[in-house]
Amino acid sequence: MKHATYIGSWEKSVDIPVSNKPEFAFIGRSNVGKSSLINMLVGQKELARTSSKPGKTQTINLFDVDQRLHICDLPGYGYAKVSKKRRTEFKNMIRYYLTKRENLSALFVLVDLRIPPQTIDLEFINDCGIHGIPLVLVGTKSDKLKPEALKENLKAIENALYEAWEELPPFVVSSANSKVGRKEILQIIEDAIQRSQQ
Ligand SMILES: Nc1nc2c(ncn2[C@@H]2O[C@H](COP(=O)(O)OP(=O)(O)OP(=O)(O)O)[C@@H](O)[C@H]2O)c(=O)[nH]1
Ligand SMILES: [Mg+2]
Repeated sequence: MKHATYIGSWEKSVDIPVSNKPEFAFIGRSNVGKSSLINMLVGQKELARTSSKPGKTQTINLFDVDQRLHICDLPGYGYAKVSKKRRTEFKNMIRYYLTKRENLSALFVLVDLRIPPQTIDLEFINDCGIHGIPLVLVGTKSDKLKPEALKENLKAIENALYEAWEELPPFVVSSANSKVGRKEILQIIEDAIQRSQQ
């Protein structure tokens, strides 16, 4: 990834311009580190807006990378501080995007490695599985954990997923701070582009 530019932000999925470039979307609970991960991947600190307060990203934001692929920064789910109505709107916006976006090549679902598996994450991941959305799981903020704790938490996430999955989707351990996982994620993106061109 050499050069990324902002394309635009939309409140309604139906308004996003149709494109045939392979698109890679990032989702997960508010504050899990979606926007930070995107910036780490493209190597541009302030491409996607980040914040220490949850609920920063509230629209669907698209970025172009090298005129070859798109990256999509989605709003976080499970943010408690928005109204029920707004939350339902978010949910519908995300569902529409995930089920109708024809050039969606993969959805990266981010989970916070510092905490035990969260019901909302598991439900979301399982739901994506049911709908056949091509998933990649990314554990975030690994820099905050000692190796033992990291191992334990990874095991817990894996075990929770095995309750619904026979074979788990790929899982990448990452850190936006230390760039752990960058190579792996970029490789997954490259492989998906190659596959889509076959
Ligand atoms: N230590 C550490 N902190 C991180 C990492 N990634 C993100 N953060 C911090 O977590 C907070 C949230 O990051 P964002 O990237 O804005 O999270 P988001 O998932 O885009 O959040 P919303 O847009 O609100 O849904 C910020 O304070 C980041 O600095 C990481 O890998 N390690
Ligand atoms: Mg964000």
